[in-house]
Amino acid sequence: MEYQNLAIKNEDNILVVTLNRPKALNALNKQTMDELAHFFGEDETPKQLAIKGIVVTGAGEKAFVAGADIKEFLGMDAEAGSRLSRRGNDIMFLIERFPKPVIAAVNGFALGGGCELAMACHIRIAGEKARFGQPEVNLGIIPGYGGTQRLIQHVGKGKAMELAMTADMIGAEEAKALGLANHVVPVGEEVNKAKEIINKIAKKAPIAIAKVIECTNAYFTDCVNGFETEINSFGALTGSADFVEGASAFVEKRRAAFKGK
Ligand code: DAK
Repeated sequence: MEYQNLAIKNEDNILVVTLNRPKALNALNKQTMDELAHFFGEDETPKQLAIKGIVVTGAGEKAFVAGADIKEFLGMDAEAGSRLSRRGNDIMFLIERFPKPVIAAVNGFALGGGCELAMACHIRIAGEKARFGQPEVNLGIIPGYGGTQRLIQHVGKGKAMELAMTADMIGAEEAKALGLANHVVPVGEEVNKAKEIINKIAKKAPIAIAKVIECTNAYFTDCVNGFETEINSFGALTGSADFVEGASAFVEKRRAAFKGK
């Protein structure tokens, strides 16, 4: 697939995915959602062993993503609305379950679908001017890409209710205090900080990282027992070549050379 709205750069084996519609504050239109679905689902490049992780960011200085594209919603009926919401949810799950670290570098407005996209990523870096919010009630709707559920996971029920009902925007420091942003960095440093974290993770065993993501997500997945997921994952890792390598390297006082096997 040829991407029109995603600009993808390989920077030292970290894929930096830039949502690239700055004139519309990078709003998520259908084309962009299709491209995200392809990138995190069918595209083989991000899955290559050499790729250390993915940074998602927005083009321009103003916005990460200012929401789903409001102009595309006009004239939509209930059936089309639920179909789109289901598709959006599926795409957010693709991101959340991606087996390598996915970090949102939030460089400005992360509103509505933009906040939902950031929340589906594994980690969020906020620039000092980042603004988070779920303003859907201003439009007569609610978050439709998993926002009502993930906001609770990040900030707790009371604050999630308040944010989604008031449509208030919060700044980077408040987002960090609430647990929505992992770090706050100076403007322009968002992607660098994300890359620094991915480079740190890249020194660890890749299958173990994938299992951390799977087990953490299991906690939030209905009908999946997280403890069982952990037990099974632990067993699988104990039998892996990388565990033999990691443990041997410790005993031999050398750095482990993991192979993702
Ligand atoms: N969609 C489309 N265009 C957008 C946009 C958006 N979400 N946000 C901004 N733009 C466009 C503006 O229309 C404007 O375009 P032109 O008029 O120049 O053509 C351009 O970006 C620059 O925006 P502003 O001129 O408004 O810039 P300001 O600095 O004055 O204001 C702002 C920045 C971020 C405060 C403001 O643009 C704003 O309030 N934007 C809308 C924020 C928002 O309400 N976002 C949407 C949340 S709702 C669903 C699935 C999911 C969802 C809903 C339904 N179903 C499946 C049915 C989720 C919905 C949302 O995300």
